[in-house]
Amino acid sequence: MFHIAEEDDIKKGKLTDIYFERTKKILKASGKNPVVKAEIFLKSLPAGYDWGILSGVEEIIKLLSSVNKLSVRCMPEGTVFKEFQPVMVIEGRYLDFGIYETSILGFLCQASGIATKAARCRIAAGDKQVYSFGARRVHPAITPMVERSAFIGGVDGVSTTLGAELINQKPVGTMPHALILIMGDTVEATRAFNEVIEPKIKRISLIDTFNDEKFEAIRVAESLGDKLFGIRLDTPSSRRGSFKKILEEVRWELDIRGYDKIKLIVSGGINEEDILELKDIADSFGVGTAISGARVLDFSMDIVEIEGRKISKRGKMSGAKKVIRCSKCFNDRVILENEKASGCRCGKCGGVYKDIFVEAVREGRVLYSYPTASEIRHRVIGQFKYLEI
Ligand code: PCP
Repeated sequence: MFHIAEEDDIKKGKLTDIYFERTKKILKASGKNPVVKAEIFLKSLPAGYDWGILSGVEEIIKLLSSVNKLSVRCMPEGTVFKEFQPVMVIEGRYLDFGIYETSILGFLCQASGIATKAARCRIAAGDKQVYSFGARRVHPAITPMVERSAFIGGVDGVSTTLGAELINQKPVGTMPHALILIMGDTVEATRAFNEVIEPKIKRISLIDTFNDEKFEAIRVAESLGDKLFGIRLDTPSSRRGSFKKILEEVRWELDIRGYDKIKLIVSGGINEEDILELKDIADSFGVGTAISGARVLDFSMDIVEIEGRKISKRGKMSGAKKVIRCSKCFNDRVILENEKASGCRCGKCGGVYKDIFVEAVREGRVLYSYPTASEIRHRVIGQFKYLEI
């Protein structure tokens, strides 16, 4: 019915680049199937980014868990990584997992791009809320992955029923322009929302459909009073001018009439820069395309050891590596996986380095703990104090 793959197709390696199938055929015919260590590492971040948030690890481990004798060490999902750092090392016979290179990278690149953008928006918003409203920008088959990654990255809520359910959250949303257009009036639509929708759902009126936001804001506030939780401005770019000025006017008119408790929610083309500009006047942000359509991050997978012999292609350092991170100042080092950690090289903090990789699979046995999305999100937010955008 839809142009999508089944889980089984992924497990059977059918979503791989054809040259990996040909490689498997050639190596089999040549009787070559060495034990290798393959490293997945970040080749580059988008301009202006200093870090990323890892997402997609869980699905890789589930995919590889059915491969016998494989071992995987990696940064757990939700770990901050930096440019040129390895995030995962896979050890096993090449013909057992080489076919999955395309899918492994696919799981990581898109999900980590989304989680990273979500984290940037979350950091920009400070103590204001950020919601992922971008399901409409992606193929519906992957919406759960998109919303899970946005949530892991730090957004406070997602908008689709299944996306929210799979991360054990309640979906968040306000009202679409369609409701207001059909009801014929913003106040009528908001009053109908208040009559029909269960009381625990916040009453947030979308006020940019017909008339000037300032006057619509006053109308809905005067009509619903303290039943109105907030108003959403999704002002089209053709009318936007200074979005901040519009918000300031709306805030002023509501406050001088005693509606200072009504929250201002903004959406429509919002990204972290807009959040930084609007966060002292807006109370929360609905971010769509910027997060769900975030640029994929540029991970690659390369063999770095063959039968214990360190080897790599040009432009890549040989030998399986890991990242050690100072528990005090977040300073990182990339060292060979069998090297020992030592005192932090920053020379100031007196901290010690800790290996940030975990042993996720040991010879086919899964050791990964599969934390919940909420637990991962909590860990991500705990790292924000070291991060800037
Ligand atoms: C969009 C919809 C989403 C917002 C804006 C995401 O408005 O409300 O919540 O926008 P973004 O992708 O640009 O960040 P419309 O497209 O006007 O849709 P609707 O009428 O359903 O609100």
